[in-house]
Amino acid sequence: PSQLAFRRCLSQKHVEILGTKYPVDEFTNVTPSIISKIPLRLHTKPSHPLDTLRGLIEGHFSDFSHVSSFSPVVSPFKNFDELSFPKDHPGRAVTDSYYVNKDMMLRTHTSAHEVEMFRKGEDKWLLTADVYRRDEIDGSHYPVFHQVEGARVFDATPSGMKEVMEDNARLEAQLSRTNIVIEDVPHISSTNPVQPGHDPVFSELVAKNLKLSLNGMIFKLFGGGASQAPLRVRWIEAYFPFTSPSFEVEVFYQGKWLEILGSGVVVQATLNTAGVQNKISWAFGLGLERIAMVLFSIPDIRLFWTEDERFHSQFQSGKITTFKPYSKYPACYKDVSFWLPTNSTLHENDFCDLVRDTAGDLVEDVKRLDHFVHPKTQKTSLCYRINYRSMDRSLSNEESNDIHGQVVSELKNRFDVEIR
Ligand code: FA5
Ligand code: MG
Repeated sequence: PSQLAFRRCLSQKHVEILGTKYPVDEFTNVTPSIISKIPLRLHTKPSHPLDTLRGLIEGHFSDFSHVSSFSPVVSPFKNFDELSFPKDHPGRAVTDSYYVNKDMMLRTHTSAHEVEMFRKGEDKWLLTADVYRRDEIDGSHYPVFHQVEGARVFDATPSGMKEVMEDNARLEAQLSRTNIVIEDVPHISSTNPVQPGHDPVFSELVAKNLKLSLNGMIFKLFGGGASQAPLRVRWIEAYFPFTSPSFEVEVFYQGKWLEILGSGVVVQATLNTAGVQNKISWAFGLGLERIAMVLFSIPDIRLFWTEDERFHSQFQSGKITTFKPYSKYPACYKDVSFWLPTNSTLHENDFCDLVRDTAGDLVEDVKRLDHFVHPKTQKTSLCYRINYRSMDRSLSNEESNDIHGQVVSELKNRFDVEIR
């Protein structure tokens, strides 16, 4: 059915998203499988783990306003330009982002709404939304995921800074009673500079407020179990076009450093665009799936999308419970090798989208096994291994052969490859 839908949407002049029709053009790369996910809004589905986690975060930032109702269809201007992304930023490419057409795209991050949130004039806000990125396929990557964006705005005046200092002291006192080990980086350094026009003292205080606020949230979320080893959190320098200084946070969990969020002191141009004057702000954007997988022990990111009662019956609204996997069904590996037509620009994300669009959530992961260019003909050969595995049932060999056959024929149809 998804193949039919794809052909229909190619031959149609419009794609329909949330009741609005958009004309298609040579930029259009949203697939039916992606479009079908847009109305689901898992972050507001009662007793879904992502909804519970959103609620816990909103509960922690209890005096922040929160919204989760913005449409995912935004202009590239809003997603990128308004946030000071350079014209040649790789995220803009059709290989990395989903375009509805040349004028509209699916937001790649919740930061796309920063300007309109700041424009409302609120000093403390949270925004939760589904975001879309073209990406690889495996247990921790899905082309749709969810982010919470948060920001706090202060008066950029001595009295505003006094307020920050008082708040910092309050937040520090709360944290000093907790079982958490934080590796910090300087608030400002030569590689993570204060932005032009900012008083370094103000910028430091605001960066410190950001860190203390998020450390408090992290402890609230991860520090639940008593008498455990201390929770390790590490702040690292980062780069975003719309914050300076910028930071990422990683949490040490089950033997690995897990990146959970990006953040920083908001670039003044963003506030200026929003008509906010004489203020200074911090902002963060965190990934709900990454945190939920850890908190609820959810082993595969596809599970958030399942309709299986054996998944949903294990979660109750507002509660963190440990997921007990129902039996893991056997994996079924199938390879496909092919020659690309000369001058073809098949990107790995094009291949992954084709597989998702044809086989849906029956694909667990896709790996490239081989890539070479024939020395004489200069033709490129690729080989991919697709792992078919349902989360809900055992796939028969017949069924996986059948799906794989469809993937292969779509590959021939859409990209004109020569199967080896
Ligand atoms: C951003 O999206 C920035 N907009 C965050 C930000 C907001 C920075 C405000 C400064 C100020 P990044 O691409 O690193 O940054 O994504 C943020 C978080 O989203 C990541 O830390 C991760 O938790 C989550 N995330 C990113 N990509 C994926 C993915 N493919 N699957 C699941 N979660 C993801
Ligand atoms: Mg990141």
